[in-house]
Amino acid sequence: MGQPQQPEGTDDEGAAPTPPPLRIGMVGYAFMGAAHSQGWRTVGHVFDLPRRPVMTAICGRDAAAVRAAADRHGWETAETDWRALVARDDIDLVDICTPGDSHAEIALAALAAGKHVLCEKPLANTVEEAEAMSAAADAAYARGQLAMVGFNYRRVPATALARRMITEGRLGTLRHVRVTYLQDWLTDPQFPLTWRLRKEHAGSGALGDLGAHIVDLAQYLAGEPLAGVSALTETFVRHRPLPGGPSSGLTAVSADGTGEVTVDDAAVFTGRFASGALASFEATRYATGRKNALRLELNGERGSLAFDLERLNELWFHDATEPDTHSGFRRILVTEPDHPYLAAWWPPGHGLGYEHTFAHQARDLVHAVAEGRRPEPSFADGLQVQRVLAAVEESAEKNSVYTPVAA
Ligand code: SOE
Repeated sequence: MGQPQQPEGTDDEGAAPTPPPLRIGMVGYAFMGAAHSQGWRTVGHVFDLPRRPVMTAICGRDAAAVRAAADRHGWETAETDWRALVARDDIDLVDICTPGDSHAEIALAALAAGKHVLCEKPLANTVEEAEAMSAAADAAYARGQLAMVGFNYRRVPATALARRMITEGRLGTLRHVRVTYLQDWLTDPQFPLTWRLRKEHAGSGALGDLGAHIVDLAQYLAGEPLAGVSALTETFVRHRPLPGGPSSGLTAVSADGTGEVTVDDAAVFTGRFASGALASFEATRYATGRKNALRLELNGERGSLAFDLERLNELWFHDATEPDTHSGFRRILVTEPDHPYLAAWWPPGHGLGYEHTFAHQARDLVHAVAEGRRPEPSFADGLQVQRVLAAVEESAEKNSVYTPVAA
């Protein structure tokens, strides 16, 4: 006789039931792989979850490097072929953290294999790929599978609070959405030609990398899609040293020879919402001194909100319904238990950071899976962002002519 059988989902006598596992397989182990790993590793220790994330397997092409990444980040096993990972029957959800040129192929295969999918942004390198992914996600949803895009900045408590305040009407009719995403890691002309600077791998440059984030955030906060854009893009340094040895997108050493940069270094564009609100955007890797400055300001009839990712525990609010004598922007320290995500973390005033957005992303996806609810941002949302990026590129090619975003 063996041991008495434990009913599924329960622990020893008297203990709370253990939620069923959600077995994760991740593809990619560079910066985003590390960030998503941090999210999966942490989420179950902080939030009460209806499913228990298990870090089952991580995948990368270099056997020694992926084994080291598995050990460092806490994955149980390592694979060197993403097709083998997708085929495993002990994986429920595939998390894609690779460069954009493999998102579509892996996501389509994972959905076809019956997995849920989380895909890093931008969803794809082209509108056509994103359309195929969105259609596959719709078909998979009918079979009970979910697909989400990793626009993690929706999960900063301050931006989530901004969304809540906007839906509560604190800004009234929206007039302006002003968003910039400024970095400076590319200012050195000797920085090598990594995959992020090559169109065939990255799709576009600052536009797809940083612009995708701010387009998503602007539309999420405004609660509507952009109707059209007018854009300028520029590649300031057109040739760079080839990378030598191991390189990731943001770090590399040079080898002999140079190659052509085939993506934009910066994109500046304006946009119009159907409601009549105007938007402006700037995405650049050349803003000396700005490391990760995603800044936004929204002005509405009844008030304004402002946020800076480099001070991500703060949200600034101006209530224009107050008398001018004592109104003005005031700082909300977004660390209260009633603020989004924060009841599970630290006492008021003990702030969060960049990495927490990935735990929040994992939390929201686990809930969506357990409830069979379509997660946001969906692949359809990712496709819509891709259409905005395409309209920006088209407008820039035509000397900034106003270009409608395809519906
Ligand atoms: C590099 O520009 C990068 O890592 C982006 O790819 C991320 O999406 C952003 O969150 C931080 O900067």
